[in-house]
Amino acid sequence: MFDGLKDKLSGFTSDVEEDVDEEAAAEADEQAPDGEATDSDAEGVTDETPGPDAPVEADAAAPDADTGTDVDADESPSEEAADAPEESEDTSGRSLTQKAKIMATGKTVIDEADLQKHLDDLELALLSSDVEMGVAQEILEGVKENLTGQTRRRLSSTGNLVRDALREALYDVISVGQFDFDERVAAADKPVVIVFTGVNGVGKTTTIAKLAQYFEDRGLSTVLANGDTFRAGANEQLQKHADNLEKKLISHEQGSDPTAVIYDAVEYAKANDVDVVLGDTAGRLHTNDGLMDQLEKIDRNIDPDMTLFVDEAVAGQDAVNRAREFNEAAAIDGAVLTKADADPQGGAAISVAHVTGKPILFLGTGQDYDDLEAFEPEEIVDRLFD
Ligand SMILES: Nc1nc2c(ncn2[C@@H]2O[C@H](COP(=O)(O)OP(=O)(O)O)[C@@H](O)[C@H]2O)c(=O)[nH]1
Ligand SMILES: [Mg+2]
Repeated sequence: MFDGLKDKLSGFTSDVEEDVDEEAAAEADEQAPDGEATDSDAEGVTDETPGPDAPVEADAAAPDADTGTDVDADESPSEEAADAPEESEDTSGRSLTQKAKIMATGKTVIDEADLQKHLDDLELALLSSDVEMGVAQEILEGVKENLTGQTRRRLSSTGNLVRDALREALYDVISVGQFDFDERVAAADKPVVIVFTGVNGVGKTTTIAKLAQYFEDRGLSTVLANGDTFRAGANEQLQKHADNLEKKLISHEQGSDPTAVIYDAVEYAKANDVDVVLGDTAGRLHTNDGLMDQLEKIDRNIDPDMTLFVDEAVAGQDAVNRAREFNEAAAIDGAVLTKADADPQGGAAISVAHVTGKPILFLGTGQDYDDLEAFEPEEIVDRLFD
């Protein structure tokens, strides 16, 4: 999943990390021009006072050492100096300890002009992966701030400074508006009513069937309501899922009022102690005035607990634009991205939450009932870097 984007992100990380290493090396040489001599001197030092060059390292590594109150004070600096290079040398020949020290001084890790060159590349990579333009900007700002600004974090223990900067920036845009779906359902008065909207063919009906299974697995009963009274064959399609899953379906004839269907399903749920009503609706564009009026009527009369926008991850920019438009027209509470199994670029998964302010709650990952994954921002970010 998201393989193209994954490669591009890893390209950015390694390109910048090379530059960071060079910068770090230059900084280190500036700070301690006798660096080489320092190391060899230090190796020879055991019991005697450190040579004139050594304190540069020793002081930074163990600032408490020169208080002189500790008996070990004379020994510890020399040990540090002698051990460091063997312990954790990276490809640039700088030990992590040395890099940590350079970074802890608050000096620039990477020159802003150099970074800008890489950020331009990253911007292209994000845009070509269907990341929305404003979201790409936000990610670039985040990376820049994490690497050069006042808030720049100290070198992480893993040494993956650039990677962490990018991870954090991605996490910030992906995790917008996240809430715990299960908790919200558990806390709501029963029956919980969830209505699904989106354009045709993106997987609304399939997602409803998957969620019936999802709730069943969590001990919650469901009733399905076919509010897609527009398309011929919609009742039959949902009835088939209901039969497979042994769920009750409430439906009216084609052309009738979807609000009435969902209302009947809510009444059925109340009478039969059913926990969740899953209301399907016809595929529509946000510009289909008549159909959008139907949604508004459902909203007014039923006041669903959640309205979830469904779209396909493979639709990329189109899905992002539709999410924005639906949210403006019909205030969604969250989104489901389907067909994540069909090798999407990843742009929609990264952009939808930031663009709408509403979280992606689930990913559809196939055509079977259990091909539904809770959307965990941290996991998605992990996947982009694994
Ligand atoms: N590969 C894949 N196909 C899906 C997924 N979700 C739905 N589909 C397929 O997409 C097609 C349209 O789904 P449907 O639920 O009828 O879309 P609707 O018009 O929005 O209700 C069907 O063939 C589904 O099997 C998914 O997560 N992965
Ligand atoms: Mg449908």
